[in-house]
Amino acid sequence: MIMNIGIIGLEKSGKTTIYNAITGFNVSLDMYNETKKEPNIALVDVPDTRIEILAQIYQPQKVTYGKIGFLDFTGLKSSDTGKGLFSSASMELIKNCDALALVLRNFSNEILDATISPPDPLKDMEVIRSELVLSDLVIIEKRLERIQADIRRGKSTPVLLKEQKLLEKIDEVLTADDSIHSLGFNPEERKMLSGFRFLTLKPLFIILNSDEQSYNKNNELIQTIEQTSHVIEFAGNVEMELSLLEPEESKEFMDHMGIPESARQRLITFAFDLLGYMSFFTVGKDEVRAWTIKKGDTALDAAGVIHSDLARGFIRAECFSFDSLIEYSSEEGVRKNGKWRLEGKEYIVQNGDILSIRFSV
Ligand SMILES: Nc1nc2c(ncn2[C@@H]2O[C@H](COP(=O)(O)OP(=O)(O)O)[C@@H](O)[C@H]2O)c(=O)[nH]1
Ligand SMILES: [Mg+2]
Repeated sequence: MIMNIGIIGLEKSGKTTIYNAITGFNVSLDMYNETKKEPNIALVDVPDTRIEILAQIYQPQKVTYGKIGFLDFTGLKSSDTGKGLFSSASMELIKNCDALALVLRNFSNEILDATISPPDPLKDMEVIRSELVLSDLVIIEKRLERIQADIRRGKSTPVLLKEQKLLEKIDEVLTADDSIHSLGFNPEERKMLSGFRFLTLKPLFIILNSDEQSYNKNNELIQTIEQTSHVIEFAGNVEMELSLLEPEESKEFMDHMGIPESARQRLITFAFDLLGYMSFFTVGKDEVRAWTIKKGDTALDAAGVIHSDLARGFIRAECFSFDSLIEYSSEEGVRKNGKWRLEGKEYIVQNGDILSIRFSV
């Protein structure tokens, strides 16, 4: 199970530029003619210095970082907004993303300013937001019509009536342009809604794509965005160029620009915090590997991330933490100090746990 983050936004907001900066790829930006309909998709290593330390300790044949997926979509033309379309092919993929990163253009460009408009990130944010709301409203209204038809035909059930009530409530909130999150669904409701994959229910954060002159100086704008959303600022163009340089070379530029870490590092750290993702490890002579799970996931969930067989035949998880390994220098030290444990299915995995699943199938 790999988390996928969909990079969305209006055309020419810098999505592909940022995608390149994060992935280190060099996908053509194709300024004037964007005909490609499928998204660019990349699996990116999750930077984690703990993996390097584990590799030194275990000297494995193979080292595997955690992975996170990024999808770069063809942008929505401003002239197309309000019609409830992202293009239905893109929409299917966007719906499957675990989170959305919305890129806002905060740079001027002679051609873009003339052909589209001067940059207006707050307006663009509203435009895309409305687009997400509209997409959900279309789904809700279709479903409500079907429910009403079923009820008319005498097929009413308590569950159906509950669903109707819930969807009507969401419809009302979305139509009033309020956040769907304000409704605070209970587990039963969440289950009822999961099949719809509503876009407005997805975690969303803003990537403010600023030109290099204003980068780091947009405090007021960022504060305004922060009233409704989490936001991270990038100087897309520069960061894309930096991602193509050797680390030592890029360091100097980054210091000069006041960019603390690479775009990949910053975006992934930001997304992990925001989305509640974390890593656990498996270690051995053959492979040291990081895996991504969510805070609150159990040992059984973790086993399932490694392989469905491990979840099916789960017996126990052998477990110790990365920190105790460092503290006591070796697995033997960890055991001697009573920090090596056997955990059951329900154990809540902690960030940095080193797991070995006992199983039988
Ligand atoms: N000045 C400046 N130009 C940018 C920046 N990011 C992207 N661009 C330019 O804006 C144009 C559109 O970028 P692109 O990444 O293709 O946008 P997309 O349509 O959202 O994928 C390209 O010419 C980029 O070079 C930026 O941060 N600063
Ligand atoms: Mg693009």
